[in-house]
Amino acid sequence: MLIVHHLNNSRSQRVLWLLEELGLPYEIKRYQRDPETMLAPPALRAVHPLGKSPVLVDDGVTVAETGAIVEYLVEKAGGRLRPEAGTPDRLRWTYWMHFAEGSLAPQLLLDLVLATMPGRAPAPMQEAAKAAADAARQGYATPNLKTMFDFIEAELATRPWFAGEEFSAADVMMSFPLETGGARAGAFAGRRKLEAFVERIHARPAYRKALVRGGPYAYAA
Ligand SMILES: N[C@@H](CCC(=O)N[C@@H](CS)C(=O)NCC(=O)O)C(=O)O
Repeated sequence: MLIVHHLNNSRSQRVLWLLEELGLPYEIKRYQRDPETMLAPPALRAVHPLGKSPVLVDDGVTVAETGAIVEYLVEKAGGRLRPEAGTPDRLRWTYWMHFAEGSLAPQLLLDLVLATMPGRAPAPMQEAAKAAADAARQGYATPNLKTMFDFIEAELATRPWFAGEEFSAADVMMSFPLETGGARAGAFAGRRKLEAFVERIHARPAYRKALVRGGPYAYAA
């Protein structure tokens, strides 16, 4: 049996969704974030040394890192939701599979840290901390995010899904950074294709089923 080590309100929701799309049976082991720090509980370190979610365990095999889990599951399902090797769709699939966690998610995390960091500074330093964080946001995270969101908008103007004409696992990978980007980094402002993509994935029956199994997920409508 596949076991997903699932943290509430997190990118592991994507793994549940993919499992529903592939029709693979699975169990969920749940973990709750610390409400103050938002960090995962120490119990996750017993599953994988990094203590992050998601982690997949399949019959004694432990797989961490969302992209690796997604590739593992696609392979297990006989290559479904992955375009044929050697095609332009496959090259785009590989690109977006990596872009999601390699390029877009780190900028969103940086932006989130800069936005929330000043509030954690001692009271007399909060104003200075905010000025420094705002400067870093405006000089780095915000322009990087704008360039990436504009790029995505232009790409989605040429085809309905990230790899091509067909829905694929690359769309699952791109869901989380676009949901969080829409919720807290202005990704939807003036970017109708990007917003429509998120609306389209939210309407998929497998997505909705995974939400019921996963529990509350703040980034979905
Ligand atoms: N690139 C990794 C990121 C893993 C990650 O940072 N997961 C977050 C969930 S959104 C987490 O576990 N956060 C809690 C913590 O850092 O303690 C992946 O995609 O699996």
